[in-house]
Amino acid sequence: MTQPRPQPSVDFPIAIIGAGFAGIGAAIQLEKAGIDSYTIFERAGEIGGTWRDNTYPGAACDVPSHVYSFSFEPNPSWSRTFAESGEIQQYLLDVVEKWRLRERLRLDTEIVEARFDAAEGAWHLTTGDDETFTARVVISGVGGLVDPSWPDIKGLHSFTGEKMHTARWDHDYDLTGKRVAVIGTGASAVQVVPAIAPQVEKLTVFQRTPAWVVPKRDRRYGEERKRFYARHPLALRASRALKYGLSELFGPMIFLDAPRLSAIGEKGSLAHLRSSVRDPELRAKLTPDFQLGCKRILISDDYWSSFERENVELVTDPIEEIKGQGIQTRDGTLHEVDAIVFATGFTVNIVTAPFPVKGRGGRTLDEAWADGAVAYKGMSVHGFPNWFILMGPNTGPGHTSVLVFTEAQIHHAIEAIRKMREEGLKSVEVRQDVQDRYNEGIQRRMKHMVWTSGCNSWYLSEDGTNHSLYPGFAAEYVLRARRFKPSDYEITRF
Ligand code: N01
Repeated sequence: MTQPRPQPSVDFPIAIIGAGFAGIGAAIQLEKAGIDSYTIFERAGEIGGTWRDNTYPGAACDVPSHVYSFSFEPNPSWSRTFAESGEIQQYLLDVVEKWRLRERLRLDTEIVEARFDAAEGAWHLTTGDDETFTARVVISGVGGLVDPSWPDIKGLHSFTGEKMHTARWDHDYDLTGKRVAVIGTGASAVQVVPAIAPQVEKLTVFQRTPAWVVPKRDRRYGEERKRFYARHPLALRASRALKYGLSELFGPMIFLDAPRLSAIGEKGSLAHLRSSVRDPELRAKLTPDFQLGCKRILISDDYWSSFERENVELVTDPIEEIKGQGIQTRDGTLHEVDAIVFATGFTVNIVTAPFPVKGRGGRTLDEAWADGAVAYKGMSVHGFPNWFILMGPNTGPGHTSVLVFTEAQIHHAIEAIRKMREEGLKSVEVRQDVQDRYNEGIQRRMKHMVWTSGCNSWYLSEDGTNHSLYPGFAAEYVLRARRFKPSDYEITRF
């Protein structure tokens, strides 16, 4: 008996996983394309991703807000050059209301497994409550830096005081007048340290690796300026273009392994250090010994100068263990504290599947990525048809707004969806040879990038390969990635 041939679903269900910047941007663009057969699945109780979770004092964007917002949803009302976390979250809440995305949103719904059915040309998604959904296309916007990384320090759980991670701030705990330790000196630490230093009795910052810091030059935008941008959208666009253009112009200094170029930035950073810290011994402790750009460059006007305060101490002796009352360093000193703030970053999700993703033939994404995460243009993986990743492998920038990349990926996915709908295609799957060629090119270029010049960072996998960042200009990535080229894909019809 012949089996009935599966028919394309009439309404072409699409699943967006994650309601952070990426997922929300995808939803808006689907709306704009007149496609409303999508559902956004979000494991948390509210939208916002990074900006819902990172509410620690001082949390803010380190890319100018005019660029760190959707080009298709410009905001004339940013209160300052680098908006704070709450304002960015409000921007996302506002665009969700404007586009009535709540109607398509399933909050508190964690996808725990995805399985591709080749006969149907569809993905079956299972939630934590054991519900199942079928989607012809999945757009995965789960984010790369989401789950807090707690360091593997002896005695971590024996501490009797307050422990909190920057990415899960406990607003019920009042730091006023407390002795507080901060572990870590990355992008989160440089924001939280100056924000809490005036509030606490004593702040002890545990530094393993000093970082390059450049001035932020953050400014408030006056009401007049905001009104001007609201009345003149072209001026707002020009401001965005200028800020984006400048970030690209300085890009090579940040991403190329070109010591002479790096030296220009290093000179500027050292001048900032000299003007922030008077004590030469302290300055020496804060001076990085790796090439600028190798780890993320931090931007702050007041991080280094915080160490000039009487109540702030920098500890560079390695942490030996955490005890009931505090942190003991290798020299035997016990630094007694009431609270420890872990500014220790995230477990990097770019390089592993966020949950079991079973592609064609039941092969999992983690199996496909056993030798490192690779995807065509960071979006499509051979063996995983109809699955598009936003902010996937090798699509992070070290020098400009990640949203420039994300918007190109959304455009690519929507072009694919349009083609599938219009032509009734069953599946589109990137060709293995196309994916391989692309990634060989990425890793060839990687040899000329500063990220492997001799430092440790979350950019690198355990074997030292960079599967996180894009080795080049954002504009170039956009030109390569924006269009969906059917010839790059194996196409299956019903
Ligand atoms: O995390 P990190 P982050 N003992 O991994 C230290 C984005 N972001 O949250 O350098 C002692 O950079 C570790 O030391 P070392 C941005 O992309 C954006 O700060 O490994 N120390 C390091 O100093 C950024 O790159 C914004 O030697 C330990 C720190 O903890 C990314 O998120 C704001 C340790 C971790 O630094 C991550 O930044 C914030 C240990 N056992 C973050 N383990 C924006 O403004 C770790 N450390 C948009």
